[in-house]
Amino acid sequence: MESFAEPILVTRPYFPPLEDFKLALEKVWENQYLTNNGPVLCEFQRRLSDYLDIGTTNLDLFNNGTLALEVGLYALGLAGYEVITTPFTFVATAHAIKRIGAKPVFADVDPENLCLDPAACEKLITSQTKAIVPVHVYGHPCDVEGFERLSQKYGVKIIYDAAHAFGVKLQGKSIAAYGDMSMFSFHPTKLFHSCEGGLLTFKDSSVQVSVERLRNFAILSETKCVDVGTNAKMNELQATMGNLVLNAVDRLIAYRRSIHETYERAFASCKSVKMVSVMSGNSAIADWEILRNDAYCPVLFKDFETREKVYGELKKYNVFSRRYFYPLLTDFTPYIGGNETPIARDAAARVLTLPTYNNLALKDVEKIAAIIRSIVGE
Ligand code: T4K
Repeated sequence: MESFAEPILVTRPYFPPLEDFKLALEKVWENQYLTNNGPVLCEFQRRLSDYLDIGTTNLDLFNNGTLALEVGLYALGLAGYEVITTPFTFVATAHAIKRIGAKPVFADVDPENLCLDPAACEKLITSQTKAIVPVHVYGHPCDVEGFERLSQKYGVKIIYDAAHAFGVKLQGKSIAAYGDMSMFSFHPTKLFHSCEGGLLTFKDSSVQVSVERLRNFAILSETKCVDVGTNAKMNELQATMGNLVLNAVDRLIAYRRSIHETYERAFASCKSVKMVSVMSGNSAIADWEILRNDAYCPVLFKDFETREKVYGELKKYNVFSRRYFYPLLTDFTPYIGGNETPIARDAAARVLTLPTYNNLALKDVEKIAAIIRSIVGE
């Protein structure tokens, strides 16, 4: 098979029409406001509240997802406590926990959709555990009922890292409606983006006061600063991009569905390539209605050697897949010595995320799948 003339990356950001962006910028120039709660940010926040169907006092925008999570965890008073999370995620999840002075404790994942397993978490709850940070990894929904049960039984807060899950719905409700808090990343590698950006949503609207304060240095006035805040504000140019991408997001999600289905068809008869399930049959929400976002296309190979071979060989065809998420966080310097998590370790050794983005042609998806089939010999 011929290699691709142009590199095929694991993802490419969606760019709205340049004319639309230029037109939207005129508004910013008119307003003479670039950051600090400008009018475009306020409009973006209102539109997100409509899109996600949550109150305007139950969400806040940030300059990136990592700081959104960090500020959210700090605002909930988790510093000094244990916070259970998954090792099968991007480093930002654990960094946010550690940077506020809490201790990340790693629990294993569900073998089907690779999200944190509530039963594994329950075994690790101690008197020092104040919260759990499950990740809707790849946009796959965690067992939100299982975590709700832990929250009721042990009084722990549930903060979802929903970095990948924008647009996902469960039982007709945005995934932001579950848990005490959720963080969405608007990084350009995400299906929905604002150049860089992050969104925090929370059940209790009284959290908004502290979150808004913390993202603006915790200053209350020219002469008053009440906590160790930070600078985590989204600016007007980010919000401008976000507004334009929001216009297109449903279409972007629908197209990713067709990419996913194309891979599914191509691998249907291939025993050594398994697409990771979006919903786990082991979870308490296994029969819930889901609107998926197909943010990523993760597949599992039969062993580490095959995954490494495919990952390397694809590059020769100009295809740059990624091993999200390998290695496990517990193999990174700041987290070495964390609990062993055999299911997550096995997945990290065998997983590969395949290219998916809005201008990836379906015939190219078919070709990528055919190359993979030729490498694994099926
Ligand atoms: N929690 C989770 C579970 C996350 O996955 C993330 C971020 C966070 C929290 C934190 O959210 P943020 O603070 O980022 O909002 C990327 C992203 O930088 C990171 O945002 C993301 N997760 C992570 C999974 O992936 P890299 O190092 O793999 O990105 P990079 O630069 O290699 O880009 C990936 C591909 O996309 C490349 O082939 C190039 C292409 N690309 C990238 C950018 C930025 C483009 O074509 N254009 C672009 O503008 O980390």
